[in-house]
Amino acid sequence: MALQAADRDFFFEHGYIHVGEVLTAEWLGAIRAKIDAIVSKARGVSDHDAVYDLEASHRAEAPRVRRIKTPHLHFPLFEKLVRDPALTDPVAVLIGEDIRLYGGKINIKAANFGAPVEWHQDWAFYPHTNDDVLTIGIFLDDMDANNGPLCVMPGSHKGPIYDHHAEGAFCGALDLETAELDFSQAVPMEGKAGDMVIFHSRCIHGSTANLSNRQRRLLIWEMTATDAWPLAGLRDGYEEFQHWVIRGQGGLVPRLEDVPVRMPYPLAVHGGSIYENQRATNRQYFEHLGDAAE
Ligand SMILES: O=C(O)CCC(=O)C(=O)O
Repeated sequence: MALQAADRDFFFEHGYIHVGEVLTAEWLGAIRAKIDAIVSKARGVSDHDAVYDLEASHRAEAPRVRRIKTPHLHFPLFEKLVRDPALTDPVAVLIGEDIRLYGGKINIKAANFGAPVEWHQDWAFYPHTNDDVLTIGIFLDDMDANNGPLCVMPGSHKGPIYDHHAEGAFCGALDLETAELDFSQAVPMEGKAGDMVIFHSRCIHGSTANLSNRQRRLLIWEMTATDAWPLAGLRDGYEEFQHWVIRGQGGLVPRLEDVPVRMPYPLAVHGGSIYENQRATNRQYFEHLGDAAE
């Protein structure tokens, strides 16, 4: 569904936009089948690795996968998907024709316990030379108020970058004590499987545990304008950086904008994923249900 000028205005005013019916039934079926296959292989896996991030209550004989990491690096289906114009057309309306993939993941909130994600700004994890940096969430299940929807704080992309540190190290969760935010203003991103939400990387967001008896899977892509360069450097080198230009052209001239930046250093005490990073915060907003195995 093509984004119109009014949608673009809405996005820049509120920091997010809902785009309906982005995935075809064929895509949705193929992605779900692939996820089922990946998750079934977590049986026998005893610790987090390059593919799996696991719930605290995961056991090799009773798998509980919390996230599939960087699916585009491990499974060709996801690289094909992320280059599909059905996904990048709306993004191009917001940040232009030259688009790079910065990262990706699939968050799986299992029925009755799937883990919450504490309030944070993605920009705090990977500040760039300009803030044409977006997060795209593709609904792989219907998402509603009951199954741990992603919630965003409207307009927060225009505000400061908050402190995401605890005990002197990055922890990936906004410091609730100093932030003074009214989270009753947060808007749940509700919609149907196959829909997509785009939000600005500076937009504050988070989500509750999944209290329902329905799983909630969200495929997340981090996309930037190709002239936005990560301030912490190129994680995987220049060739890889260029490989992930998924639309248009890359270049060697970063665009520098006057954007608020706070670097994510010293590195998080618990590395590997946002769930692990956030273990270091002693100020949790959401109830964490999944820590006990059944
Ligand atoms: O899956 C969610 O609800 C939150 C996703 C998110 O913010 C993240 O993984 O960084």
